[in-house]
This record gives sequence, C-alpha cells and structure tokens, in this order.
Amino acid sequence: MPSRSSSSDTIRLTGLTAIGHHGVFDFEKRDGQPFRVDAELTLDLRAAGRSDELADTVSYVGIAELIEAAITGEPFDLIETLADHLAREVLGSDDRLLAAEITVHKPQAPLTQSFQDVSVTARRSRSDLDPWHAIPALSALRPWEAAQAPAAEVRAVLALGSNLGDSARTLSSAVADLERESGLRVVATSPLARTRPVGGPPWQPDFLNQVIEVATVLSPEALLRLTQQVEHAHHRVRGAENGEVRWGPRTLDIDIISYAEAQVSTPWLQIPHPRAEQRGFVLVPWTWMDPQATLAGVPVTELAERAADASAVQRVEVKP
Ligand code: PH2
Ligand code: MG
Ligand code: MG
Repeated sequence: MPSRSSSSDTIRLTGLTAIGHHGVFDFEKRDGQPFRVDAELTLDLRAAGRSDELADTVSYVGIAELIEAAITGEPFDLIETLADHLAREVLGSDDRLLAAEITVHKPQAPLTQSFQDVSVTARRSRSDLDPWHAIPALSALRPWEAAQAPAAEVRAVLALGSNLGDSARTLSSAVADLERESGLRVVATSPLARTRPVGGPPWQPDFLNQVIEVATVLSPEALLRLTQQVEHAHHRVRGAENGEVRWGPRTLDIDIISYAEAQVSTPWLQIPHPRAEQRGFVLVPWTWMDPQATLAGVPVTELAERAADASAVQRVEVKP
C-alpha cells in the first residue's frame, strides 16, 4: 500500500543575512544591524523527486526573496514579530507548504555582556494561518492570485468608510495609497458622504463614506489583499482579540463592492458585496459618482431609493 502522506520532507535555507532596522531602541531603528534567518519548510517532495521538475516543488529562490524582503522591510520592535510574520508569509506564499519554522538571529543585539547570538524560533503550520490576519506584501503574488488575474484591465467599485480619527484625511490618503499600486488606477471618486452608523453599537460616531471606481489588472484576491494592506497602514485593527467590534468604529474600512461581472464566494470574500444592495451609505455616494451605475443588473439609483438609511446620507464638501 502506498503511503498517503509524507510530511517529513524538508527544504532548509540557513544563514540568510541582511541589514534590518528591527529593535526596541531608537538607535536600532535608525542605524540598522545584521539579522540572520534560518528557514525550515515542511512539504512533500516525492513528486519533485520523481519528475525532476521545479514546478513540483517550492523554489527556494522565492523563499530567499521573501526572507530578504522581510528583514529589510517594515521595522518591528521584536524579533518575535519578525519570526512570526516571516513564518506566516512563507506559509502563505504556497499552499503546498505544510509548516514553516523560522529562526531569527540577532548577533549584534544591544547587550553589554559578551555573547555569541540571540535568536527566536517560530513554528507555524497551515492551521495557524488566518486569512484576515495574514497580510503579506503584495509584491509576493501568491500562485492562485496570479492565476485569477484578468487578461486586461477590469473595472471594480470599492466603498470606503471611516468614523475614527480624521476621517476625511484618512479617506483621501487611502485613495492615494491605492493609486500608488502599479496594478490599479483610480478612475472616479464620489464626493464624501456623512452617514449614520448602520448596525453595530449605537454609541459610535457618524461615518464618512466614499465610493471609488478603479481599473485594475489585480485578481479579486490580490485586490482584497491590497485593500487590507491599506486598512492596516491606517491602523485598522481586526479580530475581537484586538478589540474589534463587528460593525463598530474603525479608522478605515475598504470593501470590494463589485469586480466586473465577477461572482466570488469564499469564506473571506464575497463579490458582489452581499449587503451593498441595501446600504444607502454605499449606494447614494455611488449614484453621485455614476448615475448610470448598476449592481448585478439593477440600477443603483433604484436600489438607493429603497435603502432604509438613504435619507440619513448627507453630502459633505471638504475644503481643500
Ligand atoms: N460600515 C459598516 C457597518 N455600518 N455604517 C455606515 N454609515 N457607514 C459604514 O461604512 C458602515 C456602517 C461595516 O463595515
Ligand atoms: Mg464594511
Ligand atoms: Mg470591510
């Protein structure tokens, strides 16, 4: 009888070193120092062993690039965070990886004692991955995201909302962030709408909402990841353990409302957005931007008239 699983195969990459700026102290963030990473990836190598084809395994070239990008990228205070982030990012880069063990060494850590090395090790398996919390950089397009990319630009509609902090500023800087992404152009933006919160705790402040239209070559999954990165950059927290309240106050929410005529239904992404057709805070600014727009074949003006919260949507003029 052939054995069904072989989860004991490994790819090991050790000693990858680059200068990073991780550390608790200001001088560490400013000056940088070497970080060395060892990675041990668990996967089944039998197919590659038989075929001698690179396509049947996970190339260590891509893994090395991910590690280098994480060391030299966004500075964290803790090497724990870097190790955890890397383990998730590596695992997320290819669904054939069953587990990843990442050790981060910091041989020039600021200790007054004579010492050789300090390191932390994070071991993560697929079950540790949570699609809402793992937000790797878009530069590492995952295989299935690339596979779903459209052949030519498609139009997508995004809805933005904010009711914490300087919401007008957050919205305009989020649109600028999206525009900076090379796979996406912002083709239209609605005026801002002041809206009453729909759902969630009644004590929360009014929202500012905006709808934008983009032309993009990103797949729906890649677009989702981009919107999450931008939310994250604006200090959006996710998850009850981080204090998130469902439909509660947030610095920035970006929802994909529609993506060409696509219908997507996964546990983490539904397109068209399942509640957009009844949300005045999405529909009304959308009609301001594009009076001819339709959602799943129905004129958005018609949907907006039926939306219960439409009468509480007020156009706001923002002074430049
Ligand atoms: N977003 C929600 C829930 N409720 N209400 C308003 N007015 N605007 C929003 O953007 C909004 C909401 C969930 O994302
Ligand atoms: Mg939302
Ligand atoms: Mg959302």
